[in-house]
Amino acid sequence: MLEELQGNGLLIHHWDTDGVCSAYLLLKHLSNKDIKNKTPGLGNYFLTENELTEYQAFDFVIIADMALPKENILTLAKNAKVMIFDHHLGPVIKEVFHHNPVIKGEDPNKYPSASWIINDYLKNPVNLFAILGVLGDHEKRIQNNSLFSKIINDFCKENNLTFDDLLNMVFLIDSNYKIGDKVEIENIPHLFLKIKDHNDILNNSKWNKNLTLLNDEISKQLEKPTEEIDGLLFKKIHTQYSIISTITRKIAWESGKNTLVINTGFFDDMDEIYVRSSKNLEPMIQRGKLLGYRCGGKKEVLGSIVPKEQTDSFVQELIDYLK
Ligand SMILES: [Mn+2]
Repeated sequence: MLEELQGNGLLIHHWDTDGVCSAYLLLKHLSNKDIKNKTPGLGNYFLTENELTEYQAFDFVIIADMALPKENILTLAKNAKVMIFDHHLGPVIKEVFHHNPVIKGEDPNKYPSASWIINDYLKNPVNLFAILGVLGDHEKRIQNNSLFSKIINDFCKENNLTFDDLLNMVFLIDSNYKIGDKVEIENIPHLFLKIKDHNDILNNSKWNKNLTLLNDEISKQLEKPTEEIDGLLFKKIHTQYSIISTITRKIAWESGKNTLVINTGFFDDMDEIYVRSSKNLEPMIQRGKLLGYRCGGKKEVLGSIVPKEQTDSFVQELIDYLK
């Protein structure tokens, strides 16, 4: 299928480690084709009117590690051949090639990242980038996945790496979206095509500087008080950086409790709401979408962007659901 693609191509990918590793794997495999890569506006899990107009000039569009709205996909599919490689929840889009084993009923534990799904589809051997995508989406939690903890341990042994080395690479790569550097994110897959080995990731001076700045900001936000409501941990932050998922993870994983974080500082007219829970969040993701919010996630994660005047009511619904 991929090999048959012709003309000018566009690759749209998520801005995180899984997204840029997925993009790299596809670009490397398709290096004989003319493909431009783009990530959506950071924080947008959809394409704007301007992006849609610009992107209709391509003959084929590949989407990696993103569940873009069906309307966006169908608009792109009017003029282009569209192929999606993903592992997020959402409807199967039958009008295009949609490779997402997770929504077709496969065990998500066997398909923990888009990078893994793509690497598997391309019949590549296990490699650093397939693994970094998995680590990016799951971090230390992947060690509870018996299949993948073995795959990762074996890879580490063969390559003289530690789990923490891999995790550091993830933090360095993800520093770019957290800081808001879209240009750098779109350059990463090309940089990966050029690097000698993992040391070029670990020693990237720009990304290391990003990390210092972000760690200072995360510490500052974590110091703010956390409330507990019916066993749910609740925190309000105000930051321009995209660190709500990191902060939610830190609080949830360190406490073992369901956690809800609100960031009032990323958008002017919207708040970010992020939840991690041991209770299946899929019904609340559907609920958020029904209310017209940008809302997405997985079983254990919900991320949404809500008009400021509706934050309190949606948060109350989440609290009631998680009780
Ligand atoms: Mn992913």
